[in-house]
Amino acid sequence: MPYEPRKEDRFTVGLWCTAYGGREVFGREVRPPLDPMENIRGLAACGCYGFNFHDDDLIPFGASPADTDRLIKQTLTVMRDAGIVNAMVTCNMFEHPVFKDGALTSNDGRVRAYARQKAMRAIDIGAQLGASVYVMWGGREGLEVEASKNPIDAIKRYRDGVEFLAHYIKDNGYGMVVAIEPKPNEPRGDIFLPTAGHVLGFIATLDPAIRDIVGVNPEIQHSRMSGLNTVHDLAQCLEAGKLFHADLGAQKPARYDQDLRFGAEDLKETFFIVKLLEDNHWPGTRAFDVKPYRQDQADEVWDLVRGCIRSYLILREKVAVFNADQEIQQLLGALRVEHPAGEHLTAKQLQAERFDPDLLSARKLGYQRLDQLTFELLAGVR
Ligand code: GLT
Ligand code: MN
Ligand code: MN
Repeated sequence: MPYEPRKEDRFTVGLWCTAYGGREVFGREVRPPLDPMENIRGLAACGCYGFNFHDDDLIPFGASPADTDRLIKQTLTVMRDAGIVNAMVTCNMFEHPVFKDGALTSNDGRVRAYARQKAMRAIDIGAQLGASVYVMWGGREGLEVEASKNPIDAIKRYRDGVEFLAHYIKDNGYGMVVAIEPKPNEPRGDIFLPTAGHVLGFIATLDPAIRDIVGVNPEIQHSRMSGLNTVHDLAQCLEAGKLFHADLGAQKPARYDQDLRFGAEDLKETFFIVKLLEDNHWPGTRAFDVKPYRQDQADEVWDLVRGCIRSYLILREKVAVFNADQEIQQLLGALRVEHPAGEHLTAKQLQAERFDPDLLSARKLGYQRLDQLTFELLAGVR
């Protein structure tokens, strides 16, 4: 069967995605609750290699240590029987009212300490299930009232919190990496570390003892909320050796976080995202962070998962077609002109070089044709 996922394709989905019952600011749930074990089995049946989860997705908030142990054992059994792994763990530090004004960056030292404690517990649970990535999405780390927080203190607290948790992971020999997920706003009016670029800059300031295990988890939707070029966002993280996770989905720009199905918007940009990950043999999982429509019936959440996977595989095939297309490759090949003056001359040699700017600017680039061919390939007429 074409476009059928294999385990080595490493598709993963968050438990919160398929369990999303449709609750939002204007309306209540439209679907019945989905039991976490059914959820894991359902994802495995869709061909997922792994699942991602928040502590509270699997172990109800406030569960006793005994109940926690029992649920972990049950999960391991379900995973083994269904043939699915746990790829990523994250801590829900946004839902409970205790985090209403922030977690790691709260003005209240007791809340900051509680947030660290809850995060350590999530990391412990993830380690038992085999997670290799710990995602930190600071949804509540922000403000609406500018006077309420000193933004410099907030960044310092954020840094202390990230360093503390990264040390905890290292000290315990968990072999996990940390991936910080930026978002510009929602649920806060403004969120600290709003873009991948901010996170990369922040990572450079971290304690060198743990800096190697801290990277970025860019999400397509969050990047497009800021009107950024998602391909370039991912590429800069990749080039920095800091793309530790990537949340895939779709989004119309300048709107709330839509978490639409992968491929639902901007087909060309989505294609170049797949091309970037595939051409660079990026070793991470292909993680979907998407939401079913509020109009979906319970069984249609699996159509969402299967659809995202299938669309990715179709685009992956298109990448191969693009890379093998002679005319496209000829156009691309002609764009590159190598000349020792490019990078390899000394300052003295370069001063002595003669250039003809008029001649250089007269070169034909063929971009009309290049974009037309890309469009035709994606539109299926090539
Ligand atoms: C939440 C958020 C996502 C994050 C998840 C991890 S939860 O749904 O919108 O982007 O990846 O905490
Ligand atoms: Mn996400
Ligand atoms: Mn999102």
